[in-house]
Parts: sequence; structure tokens; C-alpha cells
Amino acid sequence: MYREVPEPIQKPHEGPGEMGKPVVIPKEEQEKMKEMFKINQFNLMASELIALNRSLPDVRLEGCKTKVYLDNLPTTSVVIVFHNEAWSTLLRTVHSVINRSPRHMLEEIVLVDDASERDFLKRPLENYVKKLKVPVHVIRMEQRSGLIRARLKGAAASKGQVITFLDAHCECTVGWLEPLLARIKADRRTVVCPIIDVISDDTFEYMAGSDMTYGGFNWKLNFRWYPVPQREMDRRKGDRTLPVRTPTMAGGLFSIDRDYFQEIGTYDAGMDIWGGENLEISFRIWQCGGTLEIVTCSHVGHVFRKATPYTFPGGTGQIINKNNRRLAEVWMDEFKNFFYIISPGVTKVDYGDISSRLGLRRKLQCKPFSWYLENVYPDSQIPRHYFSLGEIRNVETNQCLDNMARKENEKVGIFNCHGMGGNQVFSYTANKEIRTDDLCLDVSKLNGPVTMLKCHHLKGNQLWEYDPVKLTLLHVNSNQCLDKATEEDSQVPSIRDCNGSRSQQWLLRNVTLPEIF
Ligand code: UD2
Ligand code: MN
Repeated sequence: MYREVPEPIQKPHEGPGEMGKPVVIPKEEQEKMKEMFKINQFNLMASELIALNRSLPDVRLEGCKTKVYLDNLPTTSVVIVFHNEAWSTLLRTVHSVINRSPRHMLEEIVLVDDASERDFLKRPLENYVKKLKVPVHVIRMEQRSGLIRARLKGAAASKGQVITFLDAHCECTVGWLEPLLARIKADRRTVVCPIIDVISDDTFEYMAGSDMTYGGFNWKLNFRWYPVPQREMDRRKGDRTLPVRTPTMAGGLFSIDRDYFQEIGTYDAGMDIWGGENLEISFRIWQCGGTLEIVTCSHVGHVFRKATPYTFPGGTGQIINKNNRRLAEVWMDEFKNFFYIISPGVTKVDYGDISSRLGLRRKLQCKPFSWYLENVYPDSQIPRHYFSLGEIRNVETNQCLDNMARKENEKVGIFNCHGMGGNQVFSYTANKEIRTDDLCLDVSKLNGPVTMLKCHHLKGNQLWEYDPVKLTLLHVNSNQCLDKATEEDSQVPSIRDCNGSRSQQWLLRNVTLPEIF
């Protein structure tokens, strides 16, 4: 029998931010909004206007919506660590997990408070989560420990067969969990990340992330998104609903089999506060026999911020450098020199004792970093094969090429050699590029100046042939030679017809670290 369903008084999806719509703050409130922004480095006023269980669009590829998953997938605990998180973002994360996860796959949610200083995150939080229909445990660090050790504590306190980590300002969308758990069930040594969608820090608008980007890193060991290369599209025969093998993970959102997390050595507990742990676990997974994937049918949103809202006890730079040194020393073999030579300051940072991590690498018989570059990340900014890494010195003037601005489209300079790495470091690679990080020496016209452009790996204007006897650097496309700074502009090298003069001779020094430090 049919019955007329009365119109609901308030239509669903009409409140602020429903269906992931942006929230616009009226003019008269904007002063207050700006003040509140500073607390968490996102638009807290907007966040507070949005329901804790707001609706979101289904942003999945069509081919994902019809996939069917086994019902007996492993259970997961969701571990969320936080330090001084806002109530609305933290609880919206929790509600989105509860509302959009099949109940029998969700063991529990574990909230780890990393010594927050806000009263509402103490008793009021505990009282609130008690009423939820999924067990939510709140555990606390005794002192500020950073996200790495907080996650370790959360993992140790959890019981699910899989551990899923989320940041404290996320929103899970429909169907996010099943494809992650299904991959782990198929192979317990596969570590999986969802596509990380963008929740605007300004309006809290929900914007779908791309399935065509994956994780990499640059010479400074910053995590970066890069386009998924053709070889990875080919491996999946063009099916974008299949998981993408990714060289690195962003860090905050991933699922891992509980026992496998133990086996491969959880996290490096010697890392402090924030940073580096994402590359560390990525290298470790690949080098020690696992697989790291972005599961393109799983979408979770995250509020990306432009600045960090909290303190780094001991100094931001110090902490990140220490964490990065630990991962470089343990996992990167001789390729750590690319990091050290471009950021010489980091070698002065004390990185503590890494013997147990080195022991782990031996015990697990992990592969060398060169294997990772060759097989997992051939399009890396760090070249697997190269002839030199160091300065490029002009024989006549005894000055060095200098990537002064370290910016795209900038001209290259030539200055007195300082031997301190940084701007005067270039690598002449087996592909005959001269590069520093992701920028390549490029000349686009006859007699033209040398500029730094994004490496395109298509040879063209970025192909250089070094003659170790004549010491010339031939720009192949123009058949001209790299020359010292020209008279018109005494600081900008350019290409000229090859004439055998000393101003066209260059020494590519393969600097080894003890020489500079
Ligand atoms: C990214 C990752 C983050 C982490 C970080 C590198 C994503 C979306 N986020 O930066 O998870 O891997 O890179 O370390 O991939 N927190 C603490 N204690 C602290 C500092 C932070 O509990 O001392 C919490 C914080 O409240 C948040 C989580 O750790 O829930 C990550 O911190 P974030 O959001 O500042 O990091 P994010 O997203 O900039
Ligand atoms: Mn975050």
C-alpha cells in the first residue's frame, strides 16, 4: 500500500555547507571571522555554522559506484590524533566516519589527545562521544609528543584488524572504507590511502581531489603531488578505478593491516612533533617488500592549511630537519647527498640514535634506495643515474653557475664559487639534463640566456652534452656552447658558437660531502 509521505518541514540539505557547499560569511561578521581564523588557521566561524553530520556529494568515478565488495572484510579501528583541534572539525570527522562506514567493519574510533590546552577537549569531549552509537575512546598523552608518538599510542590501544589513521579535520564520503579494506584483505602487505579531497580552509567547500596525481618528493624532502605517469596508467590498462601505485603517501590518511604495521616497524618513535614520518614509512613500505597505493574509489576530505596553528617546541626548522635526517640516514643511502647538498644547514642538526632503525632495515632485509628509484619512482626528482652532483665552474673566470632565485623561469647567474652547496648545486644526469631539484637548465633561442625551467624530460632545449676532454657543455638543439656571462649582462651566462675559448670550458665537480661540510 502506498501512503502519501508529507513534505518535511525543513528540506534536508538546506543548511549551511550541506552537500559540501561553500559557506559565505556576511560582511558585518568578517572582522570577527578573521580573528577566529587565527585560532586554527582555518575559517572556524564557517566550520561552526556547518552541521556536524553535514551531507556531502558522491564524488566517485562512475565505475566506482557499482563495484561490489565482500561482506567479510576485516574490521578497522580509526585512530585520530589531535593537538588543540577545533570542536566542530574534530567531531565532524568522527560523525562522518560513523555515518559512512558499515557498522560491522568499524571496530571503534580512538581519539588521541596530544596534550591539548583547551578545556572543551577534556571532559566535554568524553561526555559527548559516550552518547555515540560506535565506541569512541579518548586517550591522552601525558605531555606534548607530536603526531608520530601519539599515533603509536593510539595504534597500541586499538583492537581492529586494520588500523586507519585520519587527521582531526577530515570528512569521509560515501563508500570510502570498503575499497580500502578490500585491498588489504586481498594482500595484507598493501598499505592504502584514499584520494584526499580538499575542504577549503576559507569556505569549507568540499572539492573532489584528482585521481591523476600521486605522491612524490623533491630534493628538500618535501612531500609533493605530481601527475600520475603514463607507465602507471598503462599498468592499469587505463582503468582509473583501479588503485594507483604511489611512491609516497601524504601521511595523514591511510589504512594498514595491524600485524603488518608491527612487522614493518610501525613508526620511528625518535621523530618529534610533525614531519618526515610520511616519507619514512613510504620508503620503508616499498624497500621492505610492501606496496603503497592510492585507492581511487575511496574519497576522504581534509582541510589543507596554509600555515600551522600550533607551536613546535624546539623550533619548526630544527624538528623537521631532525626528522628528515633520520629518514635520510636510515633509508636513502648515498642519495641522501642530494638532500644535504641543497640544504647544507641540516647536517648541523643532531638526529639522535638511529641504530635500532638501521637494525630494523637489516632484519627485514630491505632493498637499497637505488632499487626504489629504479623500480618505484623512476620519474623522481632525484636521478637514479648521474655523472656529477656539485658545482659547475667556469675555467676562465673561476666562477660558478648559480641558481640565484631557485625559481622557475629565472635566469641562471654566475658568481664567485662559495662551496656551500645550495644555489650552486647542479646534477648532470645520465639523461644529459643539468638540473637542480625539479628545474633544468634550458635555453630557448640562439645566443640566448640560460634559464631554469621545469624539467620536461623531452630532451629538446634541456639536452646538454658534456665533453670531459674539451670541457665544453654543448647545447645540442642549437649546436652552441655554454659560455660565461656575456658583456651585455655580466651575470647571465648564455650560449654562443663553440670557439674553443676558456670561457666555454666548465669543470663539473662531483662534490662529496666531507668537502663541503
Ligand atoms: C600532513 C599530513 C599529516 C602528517 C604531516 C607530516 C595529510 C592530509 N596530513 O600535514 O597527517 O603526516 O603531513 O607530519 O596527509 N598533531 C598532533 N600533535 C602535534 C602536531 C599535530 O597530534 O604535535 C595532529 C594534528 O592535530 C592533526 C595531525 O596531527 O590531526 C596532523 O597534523 P596537521 O594537520 O597539522 O598536518 P598536515 O595536514 O599539515
Ligand atoms: Mn591535517
